[in-house]
Amino acid sequence: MSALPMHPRFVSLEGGEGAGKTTVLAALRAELAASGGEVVVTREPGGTPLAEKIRSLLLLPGDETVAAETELLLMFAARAQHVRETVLPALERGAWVLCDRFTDSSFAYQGGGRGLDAGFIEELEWRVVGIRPGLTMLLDIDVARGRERIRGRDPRPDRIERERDAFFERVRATFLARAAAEPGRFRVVDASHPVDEVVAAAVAALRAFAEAA
Ligand code: Z5A
Repeated sequence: MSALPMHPRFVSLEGGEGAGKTTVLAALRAELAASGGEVVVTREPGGTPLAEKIRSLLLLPGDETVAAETELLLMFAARAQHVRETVLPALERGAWVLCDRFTDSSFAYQGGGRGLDAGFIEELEWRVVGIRPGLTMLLDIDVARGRERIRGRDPRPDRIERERDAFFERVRATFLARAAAEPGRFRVVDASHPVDEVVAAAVAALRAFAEAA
């Protein structure tokens, strides 16, 4: 399959648990806003009222086992809505779109983590999404260290956070493999450093990207 179009004002942030996405996102938003244009900050799964409802379905722990295929298709159902209702309209009016997770998370979690076929996910990406970010920032951290950071934050972890370390090791390996395969789109930031250093590295990478765009 040939490459999907990448939009130069579309930036996604990816990483495993406790990598510090929330912290970095605020700094990236401030950096983009400093140039004076509109910045739309959004997230996946979610980013529209319907997609946020799908997010709740996906993350709330329940008695029924959720099949990996169900999880994947719900992620893409939310994404289909999000792309059409939020991402594309914002890009069309010239805004920057800063997205907390995007399709790379489906490759990492449902592909790497759950073992679903990457070709199937790619097919969905083509048929349902049709766009990739121009820049994807991957905050990379050792699984144990990332999980240690969020331990105790939430007494009731969500359905995916309940997975074992081996699942998150596969997620991390998939993210890193995707970054190695697409060095033009990805910037990998070592998220094990103190927060101000991680933020500075992420902002520098974004600035370099925006200046070159
Ligand atoms: N998912 C999926 O499976 N498939 C898909 O296609 C998509 C998503 C799109 C929800 O995502 C879940 O959906 C996620 C993947 C799945 N499941 N998991 N696990 P989410 O992004 O909403 O959830 P999350 O990844 O669990 O985000 P998070 O827990 O909020 O992590 P974070 O944003 O990376 O971390 P943070 O809140 O910024 O920081 C965590 C703590 O560490 C906090 O106390 C910070 O103060 C601290 N921290 C942050 N940086 C540092 C540094 N550098 N040093 C020390 N301490 C730090």
